[in-house]
Parts: sequence; C-alpha cells; structure tokens
Amino acid sequence: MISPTIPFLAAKADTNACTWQIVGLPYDRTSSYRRGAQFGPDELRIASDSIESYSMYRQKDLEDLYYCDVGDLPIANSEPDIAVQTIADFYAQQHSIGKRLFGLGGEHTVTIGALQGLVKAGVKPHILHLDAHFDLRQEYTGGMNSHASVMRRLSDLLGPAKINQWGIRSGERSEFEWAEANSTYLGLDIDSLLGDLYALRDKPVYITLDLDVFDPSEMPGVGNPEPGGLKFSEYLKILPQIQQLDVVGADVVELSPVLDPGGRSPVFAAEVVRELLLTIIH
Ligand SMILES: [Mn+2]
Repeated sequence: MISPTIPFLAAKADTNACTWQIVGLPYDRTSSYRRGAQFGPDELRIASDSIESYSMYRQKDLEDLYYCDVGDLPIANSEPDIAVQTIADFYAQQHSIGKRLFGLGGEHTVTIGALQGLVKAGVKPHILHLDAHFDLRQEYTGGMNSHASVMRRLSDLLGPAKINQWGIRSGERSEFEWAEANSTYLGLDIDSLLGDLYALRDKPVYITLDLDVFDPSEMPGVGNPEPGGLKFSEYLKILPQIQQLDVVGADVVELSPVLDPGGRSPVFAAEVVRELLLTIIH
C-alpha cells in the first residue's frame, strides 16, 4: 500500500478496530477524453481537511464514526487487466476478514476490480450506479476492462437484474437499447429513484458514484462532463433512502482535479464523500 499524503478527514488510526476502510484507487490509464483521475484520491483527502467533519444536513459528525484510511493500491502505472486484478485480490482478501471498503477513484474501471473481489469473497450485491454515462460498451479502446465497459462487466458478473442505473443522460443508441431491454435504467427523475431505492431496502447494495452524475456547473473536475446533471441539494434528498440499504461497499470515482483550475471540485467531492460516509456507516 502507498501511504496517503494525509488520511481522509477524521479517519481513525487503528485499522484493526475499523470495519469500514477507505482505499485510494489512483488509476486513469484507460481514460479516453481527459486524464487526471489518478490524482483524485490524494486531492480528495487534502480537500477533506478543509471541510467540517460535522454535517448540518445529516446532523452527524464523522468524528463519531469508526472508519480508517488504508492508503492507495499501487496501480497507477499498471496495465488495465493488472490494475483490475490487483484491486480484486485486495477486495477479496479484505472482505474475507469482514472489512468493507469505500474506494476513492480513480477512473471508473476500478469498480470492475472491486466487484470481482466481492464476488470472489461470496458477496453478490445489487448495484446502485449513479453516473451521466451508461458504461455499457462490450469493449472499448482499453479492451474488456475499460471505464466505458464497467457496467457491462458488472452485468456479466452479477446479472443485469442486479444493475440499477440512474442519472444517465449520454450514451450510444445501442447502450440505451441494451439498458431498456435489460431493465437496468432507472431514468433521471428523483422521485422514481426514491421508489426504486425503497425496493432495495435491507438488501446488500454496492454504490458506485461517478462524480459526473452531478451537474458540471457544480462539479467541473471530471473527465467527461455532461450538462443537465444532479444538484448537490438533490443528492441530499436521496441520502435518507440510501440509509435504509445494507451497503456492503461504495466508491466515488472520476475526480480529476487538474481539469478544474478553480479548485472547487475536490472540496465538492469531499463533501459528497462525507455525506455518503455519514449515511452508510451505521
Ligand atoms: Mn461517467
């Protein structure tokens, strides 16, 4: 493992005492449009140091939660298949000893490794996928393990019935058709998402949040920005429903700090992570 520049805000030092662990997944080698996501995990941690550990929205404090930050996996310069394998091995090993992992990306390809690891450890969760893009291509320039193929690989692993995609507003016609045929697409409407989340109550769920699900006016530091996205205030409305789920793992991916010269994206991403930690760790 590679030590973080600083641990994520309010992370505890004693890793033995933590069920939940934050792990950095600094990878961007299959990014097609604009790279930079390999710097996401550390920039997110540094930004987390500038925000409050208390959330007025959740009325909870990160200081009261038990989670650790175990640093980064050494994958930044690996070929995609090797990076995915490294992540899968780590996740399988950690889950086999009862840990749960919160991944900081890194490009979305890292999620393939995370779910391969969970499945290897015998965990087959439902997937809640929040993203501007379907990521349903059979293969892409990087091969089978690519940011544009993530959800197709998860469907191969878990079956399409466990895939729930929300916020998507960009894709090839064939991706829309596949999502329609396999009923994986939940649309763009917040109220319908709340109903879909209600149906997942008490089931094991893995949440994968691509930061480009948010509107680029609020979250510009992503590789593939897409207008018309989720607002932070709407995100806050989803969280009470997410609290009802049995979340077995989560990741927040695609922060690319170098693409936002204004520098607000890492702070935004850190608050997204804070709210999610306060929601899923009970
Ligand atoms: Mn995306």
